[in-house]
Amino acid sequence: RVMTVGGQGNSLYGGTVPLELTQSGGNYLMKDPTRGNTYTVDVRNGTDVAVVCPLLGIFCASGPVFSGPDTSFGNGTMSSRESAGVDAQFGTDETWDYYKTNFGRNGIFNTGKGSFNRVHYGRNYVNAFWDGTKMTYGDGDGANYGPLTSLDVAGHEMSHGVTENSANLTYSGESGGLNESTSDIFGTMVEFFSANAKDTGDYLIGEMFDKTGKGLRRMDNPAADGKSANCWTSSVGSLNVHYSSGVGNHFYYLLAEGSGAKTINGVAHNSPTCDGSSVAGIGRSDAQQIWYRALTVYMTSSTNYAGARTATLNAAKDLYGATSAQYTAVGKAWSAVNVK
Ligand code: ASN
Ligand code: ZN
Ligand code: CA
Repeated sequence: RVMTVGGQGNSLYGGTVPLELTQSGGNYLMKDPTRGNTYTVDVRNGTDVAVVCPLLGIFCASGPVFSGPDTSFGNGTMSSRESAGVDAQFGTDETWDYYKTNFGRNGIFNTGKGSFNRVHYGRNYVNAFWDGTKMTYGDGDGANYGPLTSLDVAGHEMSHGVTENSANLTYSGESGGLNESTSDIFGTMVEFFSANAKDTGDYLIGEMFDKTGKGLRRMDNPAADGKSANCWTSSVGSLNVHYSSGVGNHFYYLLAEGSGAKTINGVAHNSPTCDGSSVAGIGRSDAQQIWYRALTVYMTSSTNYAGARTATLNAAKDLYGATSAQYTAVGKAWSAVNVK
């Protein structure tokens, strides 16, 4: 007999967080029946560990689901292998709830079925990825980077799944930049949605696992990293997709928050425009609705930045009308990043 039980986890980045667990006999599994049975496994520093998962009674190709005799997981440090699992499970919980609450979407696949997480992947692996089925998280290098299980990364990786199951933006050229940008946008919106007291919302990507606190990218001024593009040019599509994403990230920041200096949850943000214009933000709530509708209704696998302008204008028109402040702001924010 399987039962849902409320438990808790002591995470690396979010403090103590609630978890929904599956009770099976005298054991509790990090597997959430309230969110499509999403679960988290320890891949034990391998890249694909084949072991029998006795608690599930199945052969489990990726490693054992975190489980234990009580409802508390992890101790908040790397001395417990469970702690990174707690972050990953919490990240999929928050991302699931974000999509459900804001867009009525039932999981990555919109079928109500969850996915799963693998943590402790490989050694010194400073990355995380979505592979069509699941999320995988490295532990970082231990020196400059910790495990990549922060909320913004969890939201980023799950959103690759959402994109794959909607617009399916091709992962190269300008469509690849838009694919990456979509993941940075929704990963960031998940961080704000979660309202976790320790991992508060900002437009930095990866600030929790980067020990400098700066993160890998920033959306207000993407070019601050020396690699990302702030402004569209005809050659932007030849950049790595994690840098051509800068144009979309910059657009989204301007649309939501506006140009100029702004402190958000204690973090200084300052967004320049490419044409010297000033842009007034419409707020995150409407901005995320516009991007989600553009992604799921108007964008296709070959959408480029010009197409994204049209897609978001169409979405804003559907949601708020062609004479709305939101519609006008979408046009202004794109023009401010040279997508005219
Ligand atoms: N962490 C990277 C990403 O999600 C992995 C990749 O290069 N696809 O973008
Ligand atoms: Zn990505
Ligand atoms: Ca962040």
